[in-house]
Amino acid sequence: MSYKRVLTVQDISCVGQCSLTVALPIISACGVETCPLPSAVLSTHTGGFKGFTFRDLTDDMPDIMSHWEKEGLYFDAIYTGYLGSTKQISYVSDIFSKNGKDGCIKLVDPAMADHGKLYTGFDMEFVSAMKVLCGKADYVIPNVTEACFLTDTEYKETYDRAYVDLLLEKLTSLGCKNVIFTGISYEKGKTGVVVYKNGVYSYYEHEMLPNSCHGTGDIYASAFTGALVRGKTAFDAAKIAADYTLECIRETAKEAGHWYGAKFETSLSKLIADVNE
Ligand code: PXL
Repeated sequence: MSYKRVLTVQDISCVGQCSLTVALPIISACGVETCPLPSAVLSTHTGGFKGFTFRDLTDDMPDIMSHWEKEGLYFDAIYTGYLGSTKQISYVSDIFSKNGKDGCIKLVDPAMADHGKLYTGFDMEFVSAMKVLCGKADYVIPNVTEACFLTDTEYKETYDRAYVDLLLEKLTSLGCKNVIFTGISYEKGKTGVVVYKNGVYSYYEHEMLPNSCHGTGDIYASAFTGALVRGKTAFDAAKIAADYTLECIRETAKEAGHWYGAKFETSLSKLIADVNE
């Protein structure tokens, strides 16, 4: 197996089981060297805690990038998640063009919205900049809400295949090559992920669990990135990530009251086994 190095750009929420605190262990568990570039440091995530601290690290980015260039440090893949500011998005664009090896895989999880709403702190200026970044990605990994913001489409909770096809067409017209479209549910009790690769649609459907957890988008995108970089096809990586995320949600449901994140740690052995199969 060839040893790969991934850069992941997203925040550290000290408490909250999201972003870098899940991306580092999950991608590492896939057998891939994982380098973090923190976009911001928060005491907790923004989804339900009150009075969180937020240290924006945008201004540190140019020096970090140029140091890597001086040292000849380049990445096999670059995966971005929650970004701390609109200005930061243009630095991340520069990282895509300067800090990747030849053939570097660029993945963008436009982590900015869910359940029809933008996360606290984001505005339409941020959304516009995110559209440009998505246009530069090999893979974008949105949920339905994020896809709607990125394509100026009305958000629907129930929809059909025509609605999904329209979103896929609009997303790829931003310029991104492939879409891993998460949380797509056509039937009560079921959900799944659409893999739209070079214009070809495929779908992995699975059970919809009654409980949902904060941070599962980050768990999913991290596992997808790790499995893809380890050489799985996009469909197999999407399936591995979905099965693992489901397991994390099941684990979390065992303890009522664990509201702020998903217990991803106890199922890492399943992910490791699936990636090495
Ligand atoms: O899980 C996405 C995420 C990441 N980072 C921060 C967040 C959120 C979602 O609320 O607040 C800081």
